[in-house]
Amino acid sequence: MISKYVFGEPFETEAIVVDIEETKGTLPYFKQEAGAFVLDLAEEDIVYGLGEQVRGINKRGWQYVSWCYDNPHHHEDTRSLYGAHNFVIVSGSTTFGVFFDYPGKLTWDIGYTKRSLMTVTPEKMDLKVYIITGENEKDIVKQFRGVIGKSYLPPLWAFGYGQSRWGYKNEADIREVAQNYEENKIPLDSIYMDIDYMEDYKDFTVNQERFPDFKGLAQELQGKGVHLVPIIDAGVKIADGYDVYEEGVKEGYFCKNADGKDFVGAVWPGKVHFPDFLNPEARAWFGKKYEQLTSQGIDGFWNDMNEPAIFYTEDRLAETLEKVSTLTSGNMGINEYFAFTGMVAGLNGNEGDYDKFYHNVDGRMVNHRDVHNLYGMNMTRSANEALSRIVPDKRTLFFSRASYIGAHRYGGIWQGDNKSWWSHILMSMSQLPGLNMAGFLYTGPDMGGFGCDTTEDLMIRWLQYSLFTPLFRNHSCDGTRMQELYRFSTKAIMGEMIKIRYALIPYLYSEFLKARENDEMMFRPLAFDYDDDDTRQVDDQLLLGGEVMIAPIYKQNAKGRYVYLPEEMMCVRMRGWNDFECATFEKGHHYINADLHEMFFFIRKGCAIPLVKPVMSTKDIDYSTTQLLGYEASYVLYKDDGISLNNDGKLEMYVLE
Ligand code: MIG
Repeated sequence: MISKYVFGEPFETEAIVVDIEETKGTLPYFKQEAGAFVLDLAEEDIVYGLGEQVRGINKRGWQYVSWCYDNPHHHEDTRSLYGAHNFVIVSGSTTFGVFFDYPGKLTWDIGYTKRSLMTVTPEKMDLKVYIITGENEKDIVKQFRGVIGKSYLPPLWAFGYGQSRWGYKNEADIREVAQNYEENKIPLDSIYMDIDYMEDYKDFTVNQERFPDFKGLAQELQGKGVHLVPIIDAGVKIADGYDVYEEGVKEGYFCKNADGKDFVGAVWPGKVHFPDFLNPEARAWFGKKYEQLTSQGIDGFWNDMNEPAIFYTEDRLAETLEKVSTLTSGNMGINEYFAFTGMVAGLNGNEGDYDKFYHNVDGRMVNHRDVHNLYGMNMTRSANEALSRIVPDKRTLFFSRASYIGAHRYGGIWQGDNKSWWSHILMSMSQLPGLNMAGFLYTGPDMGGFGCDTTEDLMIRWLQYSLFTPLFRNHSCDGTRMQELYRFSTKAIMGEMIKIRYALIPYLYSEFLKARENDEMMFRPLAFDYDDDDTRQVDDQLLLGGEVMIAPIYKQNAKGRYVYLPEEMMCVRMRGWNDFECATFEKGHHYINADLHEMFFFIRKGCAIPLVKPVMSTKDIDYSTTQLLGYEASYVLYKDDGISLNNDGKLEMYVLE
């Protein structure tokens, strides 16, 4: 059962796509106190959800802030990441779900100030709150997903391996990557192009000197089963003669200052205007621009900087420079020194900048601050809606950095700028259930880590975890150690891990389709399926689909790990897709050994999964090579053609025995 409660005058976020009648009366479970919603937590209560956030699967014990934010240095004490996913399930003494549909800043104190309280505070009391009750956690999720709309369906090739790096500068760099993967016989389905492909960081342009035959390159690579996926940034460069800038100004499609002038921020292109993605006309206009690249053979995009990230604004820079001049004019004391460095660092991502601009919503000027968390979602929406019209016969890959619930209908998300840290393998994994609860099925981390220098062993262990996530992309930051797999002395081990991924793609894709079709989670905490006290403690293992449990190694130099089995399961330990052994283990705690070149996962009692012969690109997957792995059992395989935009009525189901 879903009940909707309305407070004040909420902004229509379009997160919920089904009409739900308002329930009058007081909100159940919570007390309303001084602009906040307060819930008593019993000692045994677990709080699941919040999507892309730091810390464990159980969110209890920290204060989180829903405020889409570009933070490339996030760690345990971070409060805001790129997405805002305001759906949680409180599970324990009573079990229910709650979605705070509020697009501004929302603070979640979950047992932080006081262990026994959860306090949720919207900046303004203009919101809708949905309470979802059901048989259990899975049922609550299914009901919630039923009202937020079906998850985005990516093309099958987006389940293949992708190589990315901030720093590929020209056709030769891209060809070199493709060639090295080919020579090393490591499968590859996509190469990502970061901001360097553009001309002066102008969206939808391609630098002609460095990419003299962009269309030819895209075609050549597609012939080998490799898709080029360019990045698009939210900010539009202010530059005379640039169509996107000139049209946007002329039509009034950019966000405005209070005085009606176009708001100016600075990001990679230098000074930019921000398209007003909350205005449907601006959305349609910007979306059509993607055609400039799809017409050259591009069929996938990643949308970046759409929180939106702002390095500085003209006004704040001027103010800061003035204050700095007073600080630097005399002999700088230590307090002045810290004031000075703080002010300069505070230019980037300054919250005050988001108060300074407005959106045109049906002719009404809406302050950005009040709708901040909707910006990224509507950028990806603009691309998706336009391309569904322009290229109606096939799926385009989209994933975004910023998101709100609802964005899951238009694209996937990647998990943002992580680091090459062991702890960030676990962080990625801990986010998966919360993201799936909120509808984000197509997701994954920057494998190997984005910031900092990766190491061979970290890369291998990261692959062993990531080979289960739908988005399977190795990405890293300019200036860090290069991490294309062929550069490592252990590339043979890494290549085997990629082949295991390709052997599993039919299974992963099938479970993805089921999760999408049935509004279910692909990745679940163990306690969503099993009900004992030990299970409720497990926060570094996940159930995958109906048959698998993953328990990756995420610690340096570990040659194994403890795993809890909530019932008997079969452990599959693999060195290669065709080099493995299986052993069953009883319910309970076990230490499972795995040297660096070995990965393992579990098949649930009485289940089997399909495994195919790996190929170099998903276009060559041959379902006729399918074998079943696991218990003596059948498996229901879902598939479709992997490319038609709409697979309604085209879903095929086979019973494999
Ligand atoms: O300010 O385009 O998260 O994946 O490589 C950094 C450069 C901008 C942030 C993205 C990252 C990308 C980088 N971008």
